[in-house]
Amino acid sequence: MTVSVGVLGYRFMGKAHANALARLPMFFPEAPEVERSVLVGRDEEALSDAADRLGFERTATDWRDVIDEVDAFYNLGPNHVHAEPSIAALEAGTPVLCEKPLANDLESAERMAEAAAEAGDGVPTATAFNYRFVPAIQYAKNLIEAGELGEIRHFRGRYLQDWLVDPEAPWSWRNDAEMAGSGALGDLGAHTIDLARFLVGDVERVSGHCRTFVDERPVEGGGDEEESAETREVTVDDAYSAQAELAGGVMASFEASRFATGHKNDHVIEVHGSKGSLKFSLERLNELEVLREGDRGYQTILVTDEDDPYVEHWWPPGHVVGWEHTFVHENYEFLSTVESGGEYHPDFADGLAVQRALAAIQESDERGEWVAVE
Ligand code: SOE
Repeated sequence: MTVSVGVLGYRFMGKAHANALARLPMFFPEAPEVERSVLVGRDEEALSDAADRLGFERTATDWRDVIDEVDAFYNLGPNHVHAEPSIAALEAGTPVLCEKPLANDLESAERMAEAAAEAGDGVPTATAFNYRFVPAIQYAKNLIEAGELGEIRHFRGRYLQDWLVDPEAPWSWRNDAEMAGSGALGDLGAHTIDLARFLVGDVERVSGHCRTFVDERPVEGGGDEEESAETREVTVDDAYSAQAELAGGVMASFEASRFATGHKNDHVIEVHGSKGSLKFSLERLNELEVLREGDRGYQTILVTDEDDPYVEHWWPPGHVVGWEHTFVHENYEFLSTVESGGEYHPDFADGLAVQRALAAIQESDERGEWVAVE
């Protein structure tokens, strides 16, 4: 079967997924054949440039014309555009991969998960939590499942960036509550919470704290004179932190910021169990630090051996992989499910579970008390 893919969005994530689709036949010959069929966007000129660059056969300016013509629909638009096209695609029986967080609010995420459930098992969905597909993260999951760390007691995750430290950094949809839903919380925290669920277990209750440091930003192209420059309000958090309890009484702490000076894409996960511990850092994604029972210090494992997850598809041991490979692995798993059936995770139900935790952290911040994640 040749799987034709329609992609909404052609900027950062459009490029990451188009690159993944192009790599599949070279490195994953057992993957279904894929056609980069149609790229969807509103600005015709920019869209046609992007389609040429990213290898799409044609373009469309309305997603409605595409959703039932393709075998898989990728929704890579801003968060407020996730619900309507994804639900319509599912109603047309088309599998959907949607970027994270699943939606800009809980109610939309619920509708999306409901549409996925109604579409049934033959119509897989994906929430694009690509960090599940880092070989070292899969290695960590295997260690935990094999009981190598014993009973898990702690999960700690922080995701630090610094692209908003400058108060003059321009306003974008990511600063708007209507469009994004939340700031560092949904954009970065969603990844951490997904990894907590993947590696350890569901989030059961949270105590959250959200903070906006700069509440107005200049609009790009909004005036030359400093005094008359147009600005827009920032209505999302710049940073959040939360304490949480995971299934089985695991203690967790989560944190993310766009104001962590000097940190570019610094996502760190730590897990402690009764017998051992592990640490992972995205900026050193080929490595996993593991402390096993009886060890006095962590051992750094280079997760590039042939029998490590996904590695046989790439290079010999020590020939490291990068951030973009996580998208190749994710696309491989999702499109294989589209072709052959079966279960894919993280699906829309996983995306909804993360969205519930995000909403509970916001609610807890507003109420000043612990909130249960329903
Ligand atoms: C934002 O800064 C961002 O690009 C996120 O949107 C991605 O999900 C994350 O992987 C990297 O940072």
